[in-house]
Amino acid sequence: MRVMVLGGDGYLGWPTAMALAARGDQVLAVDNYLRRTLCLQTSSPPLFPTPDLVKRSELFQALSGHQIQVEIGDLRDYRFLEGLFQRFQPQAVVHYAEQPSAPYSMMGFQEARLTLLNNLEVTLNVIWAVLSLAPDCHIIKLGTMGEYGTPNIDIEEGWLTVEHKGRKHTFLYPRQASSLYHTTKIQDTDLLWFYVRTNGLRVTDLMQGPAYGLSTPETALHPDLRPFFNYDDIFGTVLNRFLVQAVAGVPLTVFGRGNQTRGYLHLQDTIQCIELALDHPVAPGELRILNQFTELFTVNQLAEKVQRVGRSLGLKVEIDHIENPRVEAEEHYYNPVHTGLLELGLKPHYLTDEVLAHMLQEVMPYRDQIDTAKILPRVSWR
Ligand code: USQ
Repeated sequence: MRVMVLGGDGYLGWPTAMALAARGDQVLAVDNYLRRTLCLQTSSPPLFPTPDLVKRSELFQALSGHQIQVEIGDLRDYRFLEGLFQRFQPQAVVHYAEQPSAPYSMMGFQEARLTLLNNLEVTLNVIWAVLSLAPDCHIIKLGTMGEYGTPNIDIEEGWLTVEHKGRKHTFLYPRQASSLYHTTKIQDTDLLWFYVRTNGLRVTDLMQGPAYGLSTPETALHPDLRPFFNYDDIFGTVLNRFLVQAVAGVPLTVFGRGNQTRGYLHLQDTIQCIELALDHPVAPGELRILNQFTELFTVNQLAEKVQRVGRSLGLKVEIDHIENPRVEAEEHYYNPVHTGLLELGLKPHYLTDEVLAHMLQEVMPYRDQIDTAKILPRVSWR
């Protein structure tokens, strides 16, 4: 299949591009290095240096024989995207090309504006490129579980049937996010749903929880093929941060009471979900929403696991409850349905002690390079 991976330089995009190329898809990875630029601007270094997309695709081809075409450019520029569609004629587009950090989106007006404009403009451009140049193309869009927030009722897989005054109708499940970043994902879903209803687009919108992990089968070929891995307070996700904190010997930063529950998944399962979505395309005029995670944990449970496994490896791991910089529920009901991807064939990689120990061992060689000044939160929601 000819697949465009938008945001192909990112934590999820690069391993996805490699996995698809390795299974025989024709892959075009596109990126404008926004994540790298914002990491430089906010002084948020990755754990290890990551060669640029062109160098990584050359290395991957030399080691595996699989080609990943690369285009560097800004998808907010519609003419650029149009040219890519005309030349590559994609059958599917995997859309990761967004500013992905909740804390970044809450830093101030400029950061909020960049997040909103970038995320919505790229989504609108992708929709229009598909409608105009490849109407049969399947859009696979990375959304987030954070779109739903933490309502006091079960979270369904995308939709909710409401009975009101004796009549029934099915709507998008109510969404209320707790950051501007997550709010842009809600707006993406609304845009996609509008064009699905009106113009018959084919869309899979994946509501993903926080991902963790440093490696996939393809990264085993060479350390320079690992994804761009953040552990700082702005771009690092919670479990990846805890791994690095444990290795650095700084207390794990549990925000507030730590009973915030989320659905987590390994990087390898993100890729599996993308492959399943690609292999089971939806019909024209269908918006399929899948809740993409494998296990629920509270932040406290994650911290306790990292502490226990870290100690078994001889690390000195303490847990700190620090003031929560975010506005979010610290105790809440959380029961999201997540059967759609399992029904498509997802085989989860669970967070076992062995998996945790392996990830800690992968971080250990970089202990001396960890910048511990980048651990405590620099951004407050208030
Ligand atoms: N948290 C801590 N301590 C930390 C960092 C985070 O207690 O040091 C807590 C947060 O307060 C939150 C939970 O851990 O309750 C998850 O935070 P996170 O930073 O791992 O995840 P989040 O900001 O929600 O965003 C990440 C990705 C985003 C994706 C989202 C999925 O950056 O791109 O959409 O996970 S979800 O969380 O389900 O919305």
